[in-house]
Amino acid sequence: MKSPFLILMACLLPFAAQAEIRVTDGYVRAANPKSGAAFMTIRNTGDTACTLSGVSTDAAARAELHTSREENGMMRMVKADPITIAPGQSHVLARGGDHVMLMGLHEPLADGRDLLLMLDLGDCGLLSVPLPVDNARKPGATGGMSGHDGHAGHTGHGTMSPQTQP
Ligand SMILES: [Cu+2]
Repeated sequence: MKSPFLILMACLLPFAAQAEIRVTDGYVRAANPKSGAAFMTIRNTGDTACTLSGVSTDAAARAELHTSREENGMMRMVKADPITIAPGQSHVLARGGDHVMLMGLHEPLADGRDLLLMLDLGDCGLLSVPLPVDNARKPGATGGMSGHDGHAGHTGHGTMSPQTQP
């Protein structure tokens, strides 16, 4: 016979490692009425590595992790591999780089709306993040959201031409 204590421990075990993910400076932007992209800074403040392995949303038929890379002088978007974020590290999803691609939007992304995105962080669990739609935002600009920690310089890639960005 199992004691209630053992059952309790078994239930708590998956959460024993402290997984803490903070998402800041996120926003969504339309590419056209049917597709768009989401950008954000994901910070791992826990003590175990977390791997962003998938994304989902009710707002679109499909959401995929994408990355932009240059091939033969052309910027192309390809599906990204899962992104592992070590403890204490951040990963930036930004224009011209890694991003969440939204395909088959059920309705066009209107400014001011919030879109709910579910991040699948593997062993670190699922994280639901509301992201504001901001179609006017320029690459590298800092949003009006609080909690930004001054890493705006990271987005200064410089080599991207605006029309090839997601
Ligand atoms: Cu994309």
